[in-house]
Amino acid sequence: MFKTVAALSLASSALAHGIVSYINVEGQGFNGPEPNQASPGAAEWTAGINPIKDPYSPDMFCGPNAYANGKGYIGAGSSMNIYWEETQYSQWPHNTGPIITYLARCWSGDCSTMNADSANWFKIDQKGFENGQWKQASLMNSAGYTITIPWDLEEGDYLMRTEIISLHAQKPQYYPSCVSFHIYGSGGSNTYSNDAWGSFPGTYSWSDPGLSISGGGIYNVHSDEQYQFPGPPLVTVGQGGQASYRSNDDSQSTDSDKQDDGADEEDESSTCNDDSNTASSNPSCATQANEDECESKWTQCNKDYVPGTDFTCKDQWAQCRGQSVQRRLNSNAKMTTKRVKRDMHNQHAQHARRHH
Ligand SMILES: [Cu+2]
Repeated sequence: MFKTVAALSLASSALAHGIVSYINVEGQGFNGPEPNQASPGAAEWTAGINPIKDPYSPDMFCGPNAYANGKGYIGAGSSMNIYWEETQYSQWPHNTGPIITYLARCWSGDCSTMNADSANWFKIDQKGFENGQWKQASLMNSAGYTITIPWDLEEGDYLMRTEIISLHAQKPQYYPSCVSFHIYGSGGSNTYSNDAWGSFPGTYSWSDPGLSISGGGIYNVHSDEQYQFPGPPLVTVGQGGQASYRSNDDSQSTDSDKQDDGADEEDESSTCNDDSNTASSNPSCATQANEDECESKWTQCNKDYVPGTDFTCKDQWAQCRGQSVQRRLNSNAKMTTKRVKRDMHNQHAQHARRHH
């Protein structure tokens, strides 16, 4: 018994840091490979667990000694939970700094041939604080990091680069991890503005404000407003593929519309759940019913899925999900106005930070 405990604690001090251990995409699970171990068929790339401490290192592409395995199939608009672990015996060990996720299109149709030179990244998510603490700190208790894949992506093969940046030490520690996905899209074109794109290595530098404060000024940062995320601005979902400046609190605007104005939306859905007010008697409930049907089809499809088989049901799902999100955006002009106002406000705030 004591021997086992000693062996485990020895192992954990030798194997510091960590990797993405598991990804759940609305019921479909993707296991990460063991560190440095090939795992044919796994969507996640193999890499080592040690941090990169030089932003110009070639390892910034997809992690230390990274290489592709297989790929996964998901729909645009999917919600994704990403889990990090130090080893299979111990949890993620660091608690300070952001988590950021990028996508790059694999033009050859085969992400396994991608490299630092060919990958042109755009940012789809950045998480700083949640409930008053760094989101990264919650990973220490086995919590997942949740993102939403933009619903308006161009269909095709993508490399996803999700990255923890730990800022507890004097030098930033970068933990990038890549996953190959075919993403069933709903007709977008990914035509983002010039400043939306980045490369790894290349995009981060020692002097970036959100990185140079590692181990010092970072401890004076207690909210997303006080933190300047490194890298390009987030792309805006559902606005013709244009990137704009947005702060983190609006990073899931399309899918969190219900949360933006809880009172209004709750009233609407509770009306639809009422038996006396069915889809046939209330057109706005029909929208809700279609979305529910779409969600249940997706869930069933995941249950039935056999790796290596055709994925036509997900193709259908991605399309109807995209349509339902579009419907939601179109049907609530008030919310759209509110969102645009907030984007403009955030844009000004971000510009002010950049120029001072
Ligand atoms: Cu570490």
